[in-house]
Amino acid sequence: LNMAKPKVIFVLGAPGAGKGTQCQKIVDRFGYMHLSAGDLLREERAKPDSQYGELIESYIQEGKIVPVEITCSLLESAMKKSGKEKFLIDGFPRNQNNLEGWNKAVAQNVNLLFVLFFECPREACVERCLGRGAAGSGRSDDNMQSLQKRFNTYITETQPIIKYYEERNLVRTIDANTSPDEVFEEVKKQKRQLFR
Ligand code: UP5
Ligand code: MG
Repeated sequence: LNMAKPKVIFVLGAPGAGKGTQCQKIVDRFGYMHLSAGDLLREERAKPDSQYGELIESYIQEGKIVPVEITCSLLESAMKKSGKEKFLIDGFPRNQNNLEGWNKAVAQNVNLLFVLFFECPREACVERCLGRGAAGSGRSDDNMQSLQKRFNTYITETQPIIKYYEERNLVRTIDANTSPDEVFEEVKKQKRQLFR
């Protein structure tokens, strides 16, 4: 019965740790479908008829976590629409509200394999995000002011979620403070059997 459920890997780590970059590599190599909660929120924000556009934009600029009902329904509909059965859920769950909403609405319908945690020092992460902003990412949160807020939220709200999964032996930690290719080598080493 468990076999019929879609497989999910959560991908967590500080802002700029390289979650999106590594997810793309995992997709290319192992055929997972990548669902970035942040990307889905930015897409929703961009829809002219979205009732949540302004709310999402203010949360993102403030580095705050959007209420789980919005994020979870975007994730669920993307999963359904894709028809796929292996998902990387990138940047979620990020706080207690996310965790409770997911556990209530979705957890029983999927098979959570593990949490891939990209560990990277703050200075490196900030440099990467500022670099991306300077290169024209267009992200309204790639600036020093938003980054400070994103990091505060990461430390106070997301790290306890990582701890929650650590206590359940579900966290696989990767050193993300090397080049993208080196990080990916570590990803492959750690979880070879699960990426088949
Ligand atoms: N880069 C990547 N890897 C590198 C490496 N090894 N060496 C050198 N450079 C590297 O990478 C960031 C930048 O670094 C890129 O320029 C890349 O080339 C380079 P990326 O792969 O994009 O890192 P990632 O960890 O994905 O960084 P991101 O900025 O996406 O992280 P966040 O977690 O902050 O952003 P996200 O999009 O997930 O969330 C944004 C906001 O949305 C949140 O702050 C929040 O307000 C909201 N949100 C919610 O409310 N709820 C959610 O569930 C999710 C998001
Ligand atoms: Mg990302």
